[in-house]
Amino acid sequence: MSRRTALITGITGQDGSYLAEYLLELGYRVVGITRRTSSHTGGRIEHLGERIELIGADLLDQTSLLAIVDQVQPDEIYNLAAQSFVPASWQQPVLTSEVTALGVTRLLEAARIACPSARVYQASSSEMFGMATETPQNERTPFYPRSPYGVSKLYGHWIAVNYRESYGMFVTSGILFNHESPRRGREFVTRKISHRVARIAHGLDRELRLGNLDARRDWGYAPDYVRAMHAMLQRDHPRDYVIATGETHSVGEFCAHAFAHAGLDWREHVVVDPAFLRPADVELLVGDAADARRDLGWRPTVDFPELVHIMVDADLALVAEELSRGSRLGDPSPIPLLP
Ligand code: NAP
Ligand code: F7E
Repeated sequence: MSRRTALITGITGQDGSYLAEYLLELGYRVVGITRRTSSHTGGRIEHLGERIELIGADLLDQTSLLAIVDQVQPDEIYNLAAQSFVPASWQQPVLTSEVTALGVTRLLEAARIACPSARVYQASSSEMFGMATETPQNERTPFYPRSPYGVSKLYGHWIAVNYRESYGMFVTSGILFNHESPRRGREFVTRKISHRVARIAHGLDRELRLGNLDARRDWGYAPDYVRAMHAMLQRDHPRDYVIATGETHSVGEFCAHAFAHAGLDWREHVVVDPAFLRPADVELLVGDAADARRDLGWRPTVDFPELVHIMVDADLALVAEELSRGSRLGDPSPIPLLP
């Protein structure tokens, strides 16, 4: 069988970088879409070097997407690109809809016109459940998004269903619950905590300012979740799957574990700051991935305490390394770095 080709949007993001690694291990030719920026955004994929190919395009630009799909003729397309930070979706609701919602249609149109046989994965989100009407949430749970991000993801989800049903294309969505790693952007709560714990442990900071400590999430480990994306595209028939651990923990619990792992008491450092509260929050998410377990044989390999430890250990090492280089110490900005 000839080498299969995967096209990944969002390859410079957390999931894109792990998915690229995983597909390379499986023997794929991996082509990634990167958008034009004035500074380097490839920190998470630098180590992959020339093993992957990068081509410039943007989910906002139909012509570039069409040209790439036509040129690459991928067997599989993974649409991971998005404006993915929920708070930013209130600040930039129109941009969020353009990228996270309409961007899906642009990519599906490119596939429909230039390579209709390609199998397409759409990155749907547990944020579509929002103010969930039942617990735990599965593929049959009604959606009730609570942010412009959640609404945009719901549009992307339904347009994917519609391309599948209207054109008979192999389009599938993974409804993924939160998944984290040392490559998570520093603005997301888990990484914000693990990175600040590391800075406090090294004596660089004293305080961690957070918003809603009672919000509960089903947190898994990102490398586990990219395996599920690939598995969904190997099925005989396309359908959507929930991917989750089935456990839920509060932001406060994440803090308690993370600080304790570094020998610290979180109550001495965490300050609740209303600036980090959202206009509307999602209070409780927990997924039921029974269908994925049954059909895909998918299971998470990392549990909650282990996830927290992996992230804190990686950030302790990162800050120690920065200290030894004497660089960037005054800069806790969310620049992604490889663990
Ligand atoms: P991420 O780290 O924020 O990465 C987002 C990626 O999208 C980056 O590569 C970014 O490129 C790219 N991007 C943004 N705007 C773009 C545009 N206009 N054109 C082309 N590329 C653009 O997100 P992630 O955590 O890896 O998540 C991957 C996908 O899964 C996203 O769609 C997210 O919404 C969804 N999701 C994530 C989770 C989770 O817990 N992580 C759960 C459910 C669903 P730059 O590097 O240039 O910014
Ligand atoms: O917030 C609370 C906050 O920003 C989690 C994205 O990948 O997962 C992610 O969305 C919870 C929320 O992730 C702070 O109010 C408290 O209840 O880490 P987060 P998210 O909003 O769940 C879903 C599945 C996606 O699809 C998204 O793309 O933590 N929280 N204090 C805080 N959150 C942040 N960011 N910062 C705080 O200071």
